[in-house]
Amino acid sequence: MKKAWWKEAVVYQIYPRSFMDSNGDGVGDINGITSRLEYLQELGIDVIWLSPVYQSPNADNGYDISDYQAIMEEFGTIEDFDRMLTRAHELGIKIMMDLVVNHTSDEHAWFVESRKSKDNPYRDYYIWKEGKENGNPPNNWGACFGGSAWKYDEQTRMYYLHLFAEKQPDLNWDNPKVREDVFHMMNWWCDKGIDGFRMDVISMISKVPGLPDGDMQGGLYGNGSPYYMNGPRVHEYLREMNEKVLSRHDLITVGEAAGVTVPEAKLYAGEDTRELNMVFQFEHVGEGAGKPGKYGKWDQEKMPLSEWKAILSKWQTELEGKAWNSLYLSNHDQPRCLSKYGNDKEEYRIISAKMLGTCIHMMQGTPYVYQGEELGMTNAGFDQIEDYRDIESLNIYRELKSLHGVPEDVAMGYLKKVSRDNARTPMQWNNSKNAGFTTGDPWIKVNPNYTEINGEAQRRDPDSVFSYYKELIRLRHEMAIIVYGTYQLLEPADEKLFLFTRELDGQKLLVICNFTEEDVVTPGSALELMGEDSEILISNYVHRMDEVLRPYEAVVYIVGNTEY
Ligand code: TEU
Ligand code: CA
Repeated sequence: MKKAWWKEAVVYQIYPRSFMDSNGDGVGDINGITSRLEYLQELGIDVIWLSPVYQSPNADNGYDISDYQAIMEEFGTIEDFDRMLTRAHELGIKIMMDLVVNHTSDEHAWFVESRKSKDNPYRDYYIWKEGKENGNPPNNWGACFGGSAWKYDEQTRMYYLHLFAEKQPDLNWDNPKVREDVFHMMNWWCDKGIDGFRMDVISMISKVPGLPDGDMQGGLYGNGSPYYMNGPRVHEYLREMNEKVLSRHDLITVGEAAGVTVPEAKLYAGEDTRELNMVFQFEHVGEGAGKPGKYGKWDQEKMPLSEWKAILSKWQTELEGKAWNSLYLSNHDQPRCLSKYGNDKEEYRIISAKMLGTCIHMMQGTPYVYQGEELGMTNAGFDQIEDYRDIESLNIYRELKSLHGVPEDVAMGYLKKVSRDNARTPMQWNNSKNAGFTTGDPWIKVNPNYTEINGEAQRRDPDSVFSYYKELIRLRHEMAIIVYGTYQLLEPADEKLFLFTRELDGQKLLVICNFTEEDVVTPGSALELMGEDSEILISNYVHRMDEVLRPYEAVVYIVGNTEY
């Protein structure tokens, strides 16, 4: 396995709108981030992944960009950005930008031009098609945020493609001018000194020519994903990007790759394929796994632990030596991981947050911590539609009720559990009003549990989730085995415990995580490895008890007689 700094790094994701507000308008901003960089230095992370801060009309909170080289007014100025970058670098923290180039905003100058006329020089920057003879859209694809993936435009009487919201028209990557402009913009940011890119839905940039109809789903729209996920030219485009941008700077790169399979990942993130460093795969967070619900992710059942372990283990072992993994349980699109995979009840909150952290941080790959995860923040679970802000949640709520006749309380139940807004409530800094996030009215409600769960209290407390994450990150920085060691799953069929080992140069670690609120007998395979001379590297309970694992217990052993 080749060594690289980005393999040894820990990344922290900031969702700027919800991180820290510096001027009391209720919206997080760049100066707010700058004011909290010391907090991140204390946590010990190496890289910030900054969700979009570019100019945007905010149809999708910045994932709809109207100018790639300007900063959103609400977030500050380019001077504020430069100051943040300089300060971060002084503190030894790198900054990875979000790159959203599958689509732009419909307010981007390219699209404003493109929609003007069929012979506008920017026409082919986007994907325009005539409707069908009966006036229907060019094909039956549904958009990710509901409705058809096509929007009729009066001006030229043609449809444009939008895989997400109407205000997010898809760029036409088959047009070499689009690629040239995107690469130029990326180099501009690199020359500014940024340290990498997280590439939004990069697996969707190449569409199958002809844009064929997809199989019908639920009677309304066809599933277009076989024709736009991991499309025919995606690897060609990424290699071109690598040659013209990425290889010219020292960067960390990760592609968000919904629908990615192991063989595809070996291309996107292969050791020698000259594309990206790593991808975010989605199988373990539910996509394409578990029992698919009637309404996709909204009513999907939780998958059995054995299945979840099989997915994560497959990615661990099959990429070994060939490509590099990213490790994550949460981000701004997922409900809070503590609520989804752990237990957010008072009694088990802290212990299960530490268990989940142990599980993911002891695997091979680059770990990503989503803001507030290091505090054990939980789903807000708002029960009034007025409290939701996310376009996806608002659209689906409407559709579920009006199109599918789902009762109000059931639809609300889905949102409470699954909505992306669960992850987007303000960062909980302290126990003062609005959790110290803003002195004004926050753009989205603060989770009322900030009086219990907040950064200030946890920084002082050696037994907090924050202190535990600090320790996990410190250990990774000190021990090559945590970064590079090979992975092996034990007890694959066990539905309560997640057990695995890591091995490097004669050293061996044993990782044990109890995913239940029950006492569980330690299996023989683990007891054997624990033996007499094993030492505990880290654990979430104070006292050792070999034979029984307590609720949500996590412990990592340095297996006896192996070197440390
Ligand atoms: O997400 C794309 C994506 O595949 C999902 O995580 C998506 O949000 C989810 O499946 C919806 O059910 C990226 C961004 O992370 C997300 O915030 C944006 O809304 C989206 O692209 C469009 O830019
Ligand atoms: Ca602000």
